[in-house]
Parts: sequence; structure tokens; C-alpha cells
Amino acid sequence: MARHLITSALPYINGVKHLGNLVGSMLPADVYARYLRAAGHEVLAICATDEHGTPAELGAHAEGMDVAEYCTRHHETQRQLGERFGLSWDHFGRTSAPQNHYLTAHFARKLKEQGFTEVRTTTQVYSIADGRFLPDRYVVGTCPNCDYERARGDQCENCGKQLEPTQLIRPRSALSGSEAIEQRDSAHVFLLQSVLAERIREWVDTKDHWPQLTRSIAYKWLDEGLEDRGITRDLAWGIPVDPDDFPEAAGKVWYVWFDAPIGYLAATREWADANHSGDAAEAAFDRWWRLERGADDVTYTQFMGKDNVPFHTLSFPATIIGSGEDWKLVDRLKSFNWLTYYGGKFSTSEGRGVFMSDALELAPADCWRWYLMANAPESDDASFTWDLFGDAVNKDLVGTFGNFVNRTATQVTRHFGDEVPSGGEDESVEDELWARVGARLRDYTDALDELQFRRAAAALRALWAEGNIYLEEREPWRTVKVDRERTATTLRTALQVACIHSVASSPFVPEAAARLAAAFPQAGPDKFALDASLVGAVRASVSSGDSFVAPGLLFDKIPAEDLAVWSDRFSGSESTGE
Ligand code: B3M
Ligand code: ZN
Repeated sequence: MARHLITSALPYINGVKHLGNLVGSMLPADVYARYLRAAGHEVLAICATDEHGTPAELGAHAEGMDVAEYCTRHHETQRQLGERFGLSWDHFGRTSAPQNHYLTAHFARKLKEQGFTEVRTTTQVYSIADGRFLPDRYVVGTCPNCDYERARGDQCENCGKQLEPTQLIRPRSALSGSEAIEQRDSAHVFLLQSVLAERIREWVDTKDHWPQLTRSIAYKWLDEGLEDRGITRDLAWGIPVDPDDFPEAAGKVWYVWFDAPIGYLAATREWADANHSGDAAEAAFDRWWRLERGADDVTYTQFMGKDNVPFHTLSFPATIIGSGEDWKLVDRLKSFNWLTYYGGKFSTSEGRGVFMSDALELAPADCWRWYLMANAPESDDASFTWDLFGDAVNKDLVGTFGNFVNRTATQVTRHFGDEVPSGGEDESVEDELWARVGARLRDYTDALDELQFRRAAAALRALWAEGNIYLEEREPWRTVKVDRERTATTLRTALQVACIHSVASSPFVPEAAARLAAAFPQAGPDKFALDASLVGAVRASVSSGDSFVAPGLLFDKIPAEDLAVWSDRFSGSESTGE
């Protein structure tokens, strides 16, 4: 039994996330966490809402709400949606929690003590009309690189270039639209990434097992030369800079990308505080994050979209390494490309694409989980289409997995009642079946161990298909008229396969898997481990005379007409008024 810490990139607080956000971090993290738990490992899965920075303030501004209130409300919405999608976090925290205030101040102080911070006077964009500074996305203007007219102060969405607000041509306020803008001096804390660059490179060099996408992004930044980074902002909302540590930056807040990854630790501390008190809480936290207090045997895996990779391979490690303390660094990092909506962007404002709340109105979470993971944007961007969604549900879940379970259950209950039939010895057909099932399972767990989700889904689909292949070979509906003993063997075998399916499917389609597992009450939900022992354990355990409770239909078919209606509704052609 190993110990696994799993985090997924923290969703911004500003509104319900779309399916691209889900499949790029939270969902694969959950599939992996469920897999490791099912394999018997100790897992801590952590997520949180990312509540600072311009997304929070601008979101609250748009809804005319106080920022803190806005965050509380949206945190709750996101938590509920996540749970309805079956995201089995051990804790879903908030970067605005006191634990994050404490840890962020702690890291800033340590970085200062180690000599990795410096206060510098910088020129910032100031709006006279709004009476405030306009950092990051508060200012929009023309991109100096590609002439795109709606570039934001932190980055141009069109060409991807990272920008400083002062680089924008014809800058204007994102709040009021005012062009009455001037440049003013403001003192900010900088993290001296240039000084830490060699140590970060040495650490990245040890990660030769990272996927190509991740490594190439990290080295691109290292090769271009890591620049020192301003980690404070002239904003009212955020984690305040401690004036005792940085008197020159008093009244400012930490930059959202400084405090957000520290949120992984802080959300773990929230979890520890919720479950323990005093020293025990500290110990429970340290056991996952402090190398000298138990975390040295933890494997830490992070999940994120590709745009987040530089922050996780460079900036956050700079914080950790620069602290000079024994904090756990990431071991495995899985990043995803984009899920597009028919090749274009998901867009809240234009009502294009499917958002988490819409999705659950249309189909159960398991259907989305399966579709998204089986078509995850792993090696390339992937396009959402209603046809692919329809195929994933109707062909894979209904036609393959559901069909096998349903045919088996129908034959058993019709001819043998509510018990696992007895029957005779296995013959060569069964021996071959078990060999194939074992091989499929191995493919499946190997792919999951390697964080290859599409490959894992293909192996799981193949494992489901083995059930149907076997039924076609044995034809119990025909043999029952001539050879009851033989039919009993067939159906006992098929039930054992179904029981294996219930264990193997739980990471991808947890709700259906749990319903199927309940068909075998003697086996109990946690009896089997999702590892190489599974086939043997199920065959030894699910035996003649055990009760069998038919699970009912696991999935419903989605009619083609529904898909057509949805495709119209989410195409973004109609304004949603947002
Ligand atoms: N909230 C960015 C995003 O959702 C950001 C991730 C933070 S992870 C510490 O794309
Ligand atoms: Zn540009």
C-alpha cells in the first residue's frame, strides 16, 4: 500500500465551469484517485476554489456583489456541482481560507529570509476615473505583438504572449472603459526566479518521466531565461502582505498565482483541521507535506490544463525550493490540451458549449465522465461533438457494458432465480475467457498507472466487450433448453465477469459501478482490489448459491432527436442574455 497525494488545478471562482475545465483537471484527478483507492492505496485528493485575483473581483463586479459574498456563494455552487459529478475529493477548500492566509505569509517570509525576494519600484497603470491601479486583467488594450484589440494586461488571448499592463497600446479600464489612464510608480515584492533558475533546472532534470508536453513547456521557459516575477498587486481583494515583513508593500495583496498553489497545502490543512485538533491536525497535515514528518514516502501527482504548466513546473517550485524548508514537491504532473466545442472556444458570454450545470440536466454524471475521459484531450486538442457523446453513451455504455450486464441478469433471473447458478467445471472456453479478461485488466491498470486515460478507457471498453463475446460464444438463451448444467456454468461465469466489471469500472462510472456491485451483496463493496488479484479473487468468491440482485438497466439510451435538440441549444447562435 502506497501513499498518494493528488491535486487538481484549482478552478477559478468566477462561475460554473465548462466541460473543458472539468476534463482538463478535476475529472482525471478523480478517476486516478478512485483507481488508487480501489487498488487499496492511501489517497488524499485535494481541490479548492481559486478565489483571488481579477477573476474574482471582476466576477463580483459583474454581478454587483461584495467579493467575499460572491466567493462564498460560488464556492458552494462549485462544490455541489463537483459532488454531483462524483468528484470524490477528500477536501474541497478555498484559497481565501485562513489557512491559506497563514501559509502564504509564511512562504513569503521564508523567501525573504533566504534572500529570494526584493522590493522594486515599478510603473503601473492607474485609472483616474476609477481612482485605482489596474493590474492584470483590469486593463485591456491593443496587443503590441499582434495588434489584437482586446488583449488583457496579463496576456494576449489572441497570440498568447505574456504582457505587462504598461505594454498595452491604447489602454483602457476593464471596469469603466475609461481611457483616462496614467502611469504611476508603485513598490512591489519580486520573487527572484532568475537566482533560483539553476536549482529549478536541476530539479526539472530529475523529472525525465514527465510527459513530453510538460517537459517541453518547462524547458522552453528555462531556456528563455526565468525572469524575476512581481508577486504583489495593488488590489483590495486578496491575501494582504504582512507589513512587518514587507513594510514597503504594506496595503497590497499577494498576486493570485503566488497564493493559489500554496492553496494546495492550505486546503490540506483545512482538511486536517476539520478532522483533528491541535497537534494532531498539524501532524495529519505534515504527514502529506513535510518530508521530515512523514511525506517522504508520498507520491504527489498534479493534474492541470497546459496553460497552468509553467506555474506548476517553475513558479510554484520556486516558492517551495526557495523557502529552504522540507516541503514536498510534485512527483508526477499530468497536463491536458484543450477541449474545444466543435473546434471553437467554449464561451459563457456567447452561450456556446456545455457547462457543468447544463450537463447534469441532460444526462447522468457517469455518461459525461465516460465520454469526457474516453475522448480526453490528451495528446492533442479534442473537439466536443454531440455525435461522439451519443456514441460514447449509446455504443459503449448502453450497447456494450449495459447490454452484457442486462442480458446476463435477465437469463439468470429468468432461469435460476436470485442466486448465482451452480453448474460444472470450467472448460477451455472459460480458460480462454479468463486469460483474455486478465490481459485486458492488465492493459487497463497499466494505462492508469501511466496516467494514460484514453488508453485506459479503451482497455476498459475491451474488458466490457469480453462479456458479450463470451455470451455469444456460449449462447445461454439457446443452451438452457438442452443443457441446464452447461447453462448454469455459463451464467455463473458471466456473473463473475460482471462482478469484475463492477470493480474495474468504478473509477470512470462510479455510480453505475456501485449499482452493479450491489448485485453481489455477499461480496460487499470493498472486498476486491482493483489489481492483478482481481480475477482470482472474484472467481474464488462469487460462487454458486450466493444471492444475486438484478441491478436493473445501468444506462439509458439517448435518442438521436435529443442529441439534435441539444446541438441546437448549445451552439451559441442564440444569445443567453449573459
Ligand atoms: N485557477 C487557473 C485555471 O483555472 C487557476 C489554476 C490555479 S492552480 C493553483 O486555469
Ligand atoms: Zn497578441
